[in-house]
Amino acid sequence: MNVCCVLFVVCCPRRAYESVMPPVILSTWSFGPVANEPGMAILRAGGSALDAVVAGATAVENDPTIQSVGIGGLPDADGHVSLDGCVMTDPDRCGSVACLRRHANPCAIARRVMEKTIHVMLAGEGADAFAEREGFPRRELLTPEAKAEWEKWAAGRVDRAKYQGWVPPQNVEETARSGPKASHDTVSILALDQHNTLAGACSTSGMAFKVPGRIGDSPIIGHGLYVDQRAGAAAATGNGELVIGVCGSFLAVELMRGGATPLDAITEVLRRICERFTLGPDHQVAMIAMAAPPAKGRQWGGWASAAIRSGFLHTITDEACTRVEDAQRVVEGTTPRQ
Ligand code: SD4
Repeated sequence: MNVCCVLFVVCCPRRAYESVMPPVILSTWSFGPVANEPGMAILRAGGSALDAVVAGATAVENDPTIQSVGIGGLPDADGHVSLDGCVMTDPDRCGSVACLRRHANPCAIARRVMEKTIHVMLAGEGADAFAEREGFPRRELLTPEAKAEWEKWAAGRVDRAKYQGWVPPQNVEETARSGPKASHDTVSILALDQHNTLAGACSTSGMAFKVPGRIGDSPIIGHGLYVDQRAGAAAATGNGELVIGVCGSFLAVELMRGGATPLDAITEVLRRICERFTLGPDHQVAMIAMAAPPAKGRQWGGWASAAIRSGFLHTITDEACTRVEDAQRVVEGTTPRQ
């Protein structure tokens, strides 16, 4: 190596030399800044994408004003809150918990499942017991505000007949709600760190007033979240039953593996849902995705967000700033795939 090359290697930022991307973090909904800001602080300091997404999910889970994730989540039909979540960085590195009732941080606990057990998914009482053994504190998940909402629902002051006894998730039109934290949905977070590694986390209290024991897409690897460093990452929010029916996040990542852009991949998944389900007016699914990390000879393919219906917002934080924006594409009303 001649003197010029040595100087270039020593003086040039690692990014320019190795084509490392500036970090980026993308979350669902307008409560995304609650997740993205602690996540980006970790990424800017050179921390891992996994640390960033878990910190982001934990911040949302601990915010009692967010009525769809963690403490403050709306309860099941029996008045008890149950929480689901998962984390993933690759097919052989994922963890998940479902139906936690005594612990507030499913993503951090899911990470512990991934790191400390030979399993991927723990559910119900076993998941709470594992969290306790791992030193996670017991928390009261039901806030007075969420309890009041449940009491209204339980007293039948909503049109339950219309929904065959169950009120659907209140997730369609966030824009109609009264403030940035009055949104109702899962937080899904994807990040790319300075080491060119992707990670994802997904956390929810699930469908409001759901049948106790019901598990949605969010904690199921391949449905609410899927990450493969060789192909990309995708995550979902909305009616979990619709996402499960098409293996939504796995399908999106496989489409990226086959060459689709992140936006085309999630659009195709959402179109598949529209084709294969009879959708009611309250049905909504939205997805976010990131392309596989850049590699030698391959530039980064970026990120995307899309929804079946309008009203979905994502939050993106990159080198420039944090922005809460409308989905890049709304599938409803577009020409069906031939
Ligand atoms: C679920 N996808 O449990 C989650 C939660 C959600 O609107 O996004 N609800 O189905």
